[in-house]
Amino acid sequence: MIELYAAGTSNGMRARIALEECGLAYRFHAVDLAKGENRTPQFLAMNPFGAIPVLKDSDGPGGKPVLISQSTAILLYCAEKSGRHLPQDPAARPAMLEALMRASTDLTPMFGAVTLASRMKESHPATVAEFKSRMQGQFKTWDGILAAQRYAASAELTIADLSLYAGYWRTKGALPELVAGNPNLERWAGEMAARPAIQRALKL
Ligand SMILES: N[C@@H](CCC(=O)N[C@@H](CS)C(=O)NCC(=O)O)C(=O)O
Repeated sequence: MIELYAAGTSNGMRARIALEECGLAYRFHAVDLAKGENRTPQFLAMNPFGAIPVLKDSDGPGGKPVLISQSTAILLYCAEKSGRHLPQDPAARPAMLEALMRASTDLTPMFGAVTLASRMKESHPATVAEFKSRMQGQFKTWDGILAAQRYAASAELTIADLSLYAGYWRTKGALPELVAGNPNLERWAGEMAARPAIQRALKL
């Protein structure tokens, strides 16, 4: 059985989207970050960094248990376990990995920087404005990419799309002005949002 410990953030949703899209059965444990549930001894025993998401699989490779954190590592784990959403052609892998990392490691940390700087006691308007403008630039570039191809890495839907959608969904919910004005991104997002697995994942 798979257990997922997560919250409704982009990192948490990236893991949940992964499980739903890969058709893997799991039990969801909501972690309340505001209450510090990610800092309890039990949670830190699963991830000493005190961050969600964390996935526990009692039936990992070779029947051995797996404990894994990092949303993109979880995404790859689910894709490999299920055999879904990874390009079959090895020649398509570099583009998929590039798009995956760009979606996971560029957008989401910037969203984190914006929310953190906005919540700090001292105000940091220039920092917030800089990260917002960088995020806007990222979405604009994705819009150009999605004008030329249907999905994030190619004509095929891959885990790069699942990662990008988690970041897009979270940004659109909190800072819609950063994703606005990008018709190709909107076309792609509409297609992603219509997927039943994505709809299940986002229903908390
Ligand atoms: N790179 C990690 C980031 C994980 C992360 O920062 N999780 C946040 C929520 S989105 C968290 O648990 N923060 C709690 C804290 O830092 O106290 C991933 O992709 O999973």
